[in-house]
Amino acid sequence: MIGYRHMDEPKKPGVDRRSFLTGAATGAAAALIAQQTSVAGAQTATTAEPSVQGGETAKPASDFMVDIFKSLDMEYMFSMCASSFMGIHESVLNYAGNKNPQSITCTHEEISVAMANGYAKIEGKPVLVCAHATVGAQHATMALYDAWADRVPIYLVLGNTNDAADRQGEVFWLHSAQDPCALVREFTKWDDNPSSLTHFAESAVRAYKIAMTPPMGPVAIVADEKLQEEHAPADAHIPKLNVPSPPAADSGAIAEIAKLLVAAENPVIVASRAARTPAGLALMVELAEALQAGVVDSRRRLNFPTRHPLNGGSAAQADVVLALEQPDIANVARQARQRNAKVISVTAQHLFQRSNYQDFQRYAEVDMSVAADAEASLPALIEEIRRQTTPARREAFRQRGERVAEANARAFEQARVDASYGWDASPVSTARLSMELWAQLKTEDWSYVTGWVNWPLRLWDFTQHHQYIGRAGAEGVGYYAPASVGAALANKKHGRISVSIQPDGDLMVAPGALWTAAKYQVPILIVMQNNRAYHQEVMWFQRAALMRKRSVELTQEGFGLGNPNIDFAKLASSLGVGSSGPIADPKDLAAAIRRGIDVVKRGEPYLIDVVTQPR
Ligand SMILES: Cc1ncc(C[n+]2csc(CCOP(=O)(O)OP(=O)(O)O)c2C)c(N)n1
Repeated sequence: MIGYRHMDEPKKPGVDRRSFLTGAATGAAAALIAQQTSVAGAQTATTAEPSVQGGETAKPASDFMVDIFKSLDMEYMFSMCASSFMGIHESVLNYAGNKNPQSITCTHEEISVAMANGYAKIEGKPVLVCAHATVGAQHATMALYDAWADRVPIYLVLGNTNDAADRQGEVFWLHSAQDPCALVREFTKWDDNPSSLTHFAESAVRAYKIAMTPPMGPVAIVADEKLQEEHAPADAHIPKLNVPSPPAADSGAIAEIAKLLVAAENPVIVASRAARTPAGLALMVELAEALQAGVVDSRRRLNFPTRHPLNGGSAAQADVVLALEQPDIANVARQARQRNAKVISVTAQHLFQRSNYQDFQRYAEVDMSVAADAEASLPALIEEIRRQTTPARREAFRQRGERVAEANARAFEQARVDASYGWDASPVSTARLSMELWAQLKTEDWSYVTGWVNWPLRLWDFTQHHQYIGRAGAEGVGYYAPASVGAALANKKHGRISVSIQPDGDLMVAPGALWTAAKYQVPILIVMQNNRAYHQEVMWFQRAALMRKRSVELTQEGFGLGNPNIDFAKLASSLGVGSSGPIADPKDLAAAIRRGIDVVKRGEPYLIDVVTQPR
């Protein structure tokens, strides 16, 4: 039988956690330790045949759990270590030889989850995150909420001691919950607390499947500590993963959308998370070109190449708006109403929503609402648009495309002019910082893994999906530093240079991410946007004070990060990351960036502290 041992049942041959804790091993445990020690030493753990004991094997259940994670192609395990998932962690190291998944030490669970977020946005799939059920889950929550709001698949395993009779002392009680996933249930897609190994296997595969089905999102499953220590039966079965094909718009909806778009004089496409994959980006280009319509990219992902002639436009100028995976559809609809435009919304968001957290935003009054994944709907839509386009419409499209391209070229020129203001200013303007970076990055294989400075998106030439991963889904401060390290770790095997423009307030939430970057030689160039303030909130403070006709002078109280100034170069080097700065004179930037890129090309992280204008 696989599952819990009843209190009155004789104990099965297995590993007794208490004996590990006291240093004394039972006979079975001693044999297992001996077996594992030799296996680990030979680095042939996965090929070792465990001995059979009474229909079961000496293979700990956590080895089987790791086999499941392997079947799900988990490349890494991000975690802050904790006894409640020690079985899994030990199996990762000694059974799997610390490969697929490789254990990556994180210094905060918020870092583990935010790193997994950045990783998933580059790789298009989740990575394993393990955490203590109570205290670990509590630390993980904000990063999970960011992922939830951003439709990012996160795979969280929470260690817990389910059986009260097995909690050895106060700390085990403090670190156990009756329902560990309750804390995160409002911002996860699915969770479970399996009570047998068979149950765990099914739930582990099911969790992956649910996380990856659009709308994607975080999932959590409990790995009961005692379950990890059972023995896996010889015939333990790993269910085959099958991720459903994403829901595409039906043929009737496709025909209707195409009809509206083909007939429109000035259709505009608005997209936020439409391109989930590189193929999605290519499809967006096909769609825009088929219609010769402008694309407004709200950029929760890279949905459109930034220098494509059709990149740009406004829903306020349109007569038909096609909104693709746009979270704030109501806002788009409000703009569109200025010219009585028809609004079509295609999003998988309609297929899964929760009540408490309000990320669904205002109710949108649209003319056509299609509950489907945008990317999956694009091939049929493009084909239907082409089918319905007559030669006369094609000529009208061509002329429209020229007008859109001219307007977009003017907007690009304006952005270049805007960027030149304060070019030589000290502290450094964020435009100058962005363009000094671009000057040296443009000949490299690069990926802009974070930052809310807008200049790169206005002026750099983004052509590939991995070159931009959007922002923090729920705008939680503390996301950028770890998410960029996770994305850069994913980029590493592709040989890409990851670069972030890192806000100072954000880095101070989870600076430990730098140590993880150093420890695992994550090639990332971190350029500080060190404005020595929580500037977003400074602006809110100034607005409030001005509206009340009171002083705006108190901005350092509660909003400033100066006095004392934080020395980010020293902070980075103390955590093992090479660094330079603080740089306040823009003339010093180019040389520092060159040095930084050289270090990153050697496969290491590097931080440049740049003292900047507020934004
Ligand atoms: C967890 C969390 N706490 C507080 C806020 C409110 N908040 C929004 S922006 C911001 C300032 C962020 O400062 P920094 O990262 O330095 O960027 P800057 O605004 O200076 O460009 C704060 C505190 C938030 N969004 N998330």
